[in-house]
Amino acid sequence: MQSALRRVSIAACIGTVAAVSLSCSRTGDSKSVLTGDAASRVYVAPGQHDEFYSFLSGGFSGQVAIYGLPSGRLLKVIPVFSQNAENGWGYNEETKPMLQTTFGFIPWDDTHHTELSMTDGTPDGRWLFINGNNTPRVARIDLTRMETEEILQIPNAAGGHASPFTTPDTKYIVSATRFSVPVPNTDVPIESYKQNFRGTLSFITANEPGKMDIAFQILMPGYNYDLGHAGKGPSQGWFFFTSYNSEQANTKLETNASQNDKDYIAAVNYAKAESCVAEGKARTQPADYFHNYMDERTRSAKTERKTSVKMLDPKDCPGIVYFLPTPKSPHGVDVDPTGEYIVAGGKLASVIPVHSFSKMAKAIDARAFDGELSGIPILKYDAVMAGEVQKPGLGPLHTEFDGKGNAYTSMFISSEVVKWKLGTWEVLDRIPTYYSIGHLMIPGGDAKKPFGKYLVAMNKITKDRYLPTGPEMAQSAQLIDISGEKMKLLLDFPTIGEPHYAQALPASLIKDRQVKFYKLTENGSPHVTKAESDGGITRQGRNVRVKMIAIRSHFAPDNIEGVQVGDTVYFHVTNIEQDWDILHGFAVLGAENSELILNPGETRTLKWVPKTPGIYPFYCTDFCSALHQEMSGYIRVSAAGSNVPLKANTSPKAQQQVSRLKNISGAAQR
Ligand code: K7E
Ligand code: CUA
Repeated sequence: MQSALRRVSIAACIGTVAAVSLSCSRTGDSKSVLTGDAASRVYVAPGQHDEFYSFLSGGFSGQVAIYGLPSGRLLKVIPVFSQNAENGWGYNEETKPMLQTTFGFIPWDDTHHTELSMTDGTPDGRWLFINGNNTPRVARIDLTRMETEEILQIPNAAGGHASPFTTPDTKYIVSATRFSVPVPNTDVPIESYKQNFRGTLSFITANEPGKMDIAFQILMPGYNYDLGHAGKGPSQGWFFFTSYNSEQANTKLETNASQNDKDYIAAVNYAKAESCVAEGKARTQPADYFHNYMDERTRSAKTERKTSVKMLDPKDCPGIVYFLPTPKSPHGVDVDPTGEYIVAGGKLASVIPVHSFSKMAKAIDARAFDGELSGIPILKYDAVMAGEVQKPGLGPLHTEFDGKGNAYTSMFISSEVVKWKLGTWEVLDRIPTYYSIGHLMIPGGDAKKPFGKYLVAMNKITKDRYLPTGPEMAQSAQLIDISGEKMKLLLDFPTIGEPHYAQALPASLIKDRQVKFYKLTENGSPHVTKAESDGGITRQGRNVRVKMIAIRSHFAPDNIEGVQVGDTVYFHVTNIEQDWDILHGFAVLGAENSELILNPGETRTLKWVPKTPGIYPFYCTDFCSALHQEMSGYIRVSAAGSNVPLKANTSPKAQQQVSRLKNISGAAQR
């Protein structure tokens, strides 16, 4: 969000703006809007499970956080674009390649929108997608293991904000550039914005894991593309993107990009774009971008570098893009469950404008145009307008739906959620949020059949909602009951980073499909150690590889010698447990790296460059058993050129265990 809006909002909440004093006067007084049964509505008894999984983007943390609803309990952080020391993501050798880009290894990004995969316009529980906003990328998370499985970089883009919204069949996810830049990017005067800067809309094939790729890009005028949503039902085959800065300002956007009364929603007929690409109407143009994915067999990331994209200019394929004039610097664009209404969040507009898909189709047939821009016809506002929600509040951003004919819009400036009726456009209810709501989310609220029941408001400013924690407070989400006529506030819960968008689905759709451990027999890592007796140490020049196992409660080998200063040591550790949630960790003194955390059955590698001779302990970082503190070992580092031989011993305890196991299995055989 723009900082200007943020300032306005705070000013509003100090009580100077009459129009918003209603919501802000309740600041800090949420008891008055809590009903007596709120506590029981969100109470999930110890040992009981939540009804919904919700996936909140982690904003500037670069990750995704899973919360149970209605409890608001944090269940897990899934690392995506940022290194995560908690489990070694992006630190260990197997996952580092996931963060490779043409700019090099990038340890961070800014995630904005989670998006569930869909079948027939309904979340199907296969994958979750999320965008990287700063270095444009999209990621796929597998929902049976809650791990990032794939990352694709987006070329010819600068800011992957309108992303990764999916088509109803998950054939494509999209990414539109927030910042227009020269395409391909090159050194030009910034002042030459109008001549040289272009936008791109990317359609990314998404329905096969490990195979994400840019199907095609559409070359657009140099505006800022902000958000998107796919059509559904009658509008399936179309995609809608908001844009702002139709002024094409390149400085002081705060004012210069807020001049025009209307900007545009770009309506893209991607079904038609597909045919044009098939007919060879797209140019194949050089491009440089990475595709990173986890190899299923080795559970190590692979990277490939791609060298071209298919670029489609709307001039070469008339009818693929139309502009819908939309007041005023619109932000969100949301399509209702029937696929007929396209709701814009005109963040500076005084109304919520709603376009009609059927009117749009008629207007296109009747050529009801108001000129064109770069070969893209502008449809007449009145010809496509379904209606406007009058006096909704201030600063409409995002809209979700309950599937019962109602829409819910977040109002950033007046800090509230406004419920209104599709078709009559009348405001039905409003509820304050604390404070300055951005996105809101209803489970399935952007799908054909919303699951409804709850609404989560994700707020930008927290202030006094929790015990103060210095200048920096966690962001704050609020759970609102939408099952009745009136909205009811149920719960506040703090969140990781700044969640922008979120998605949720009934737990029953995925909870029984969760992977509990990786099968050791299927571990195809080139560095796996499947049994204690297979561990050891090898040297190739200055590279030393230690292969070891971790099992309750020892490493094997656990006494290692023969390493020299100047060596690069790779600890390849395999957790040979075959039981749910039995993890081990691995850390070594002075490592300039995080620990490893090993899922059962998994091999992970820590790279270590010792700098001085001495004895270095290593230990398990995850309290795995009563003898966890005993789960440790030593590695000896000698001076460069020393003649200490390579040696890797198992501990007496490990050896005892091995012989005991052998006796047991021997006894069983007899
Ligand atoms: Cu409105 Cu990045 Cu979707 Cu934040 S965006 S609020
Ligand atoms: Cu293994 Cu603690």
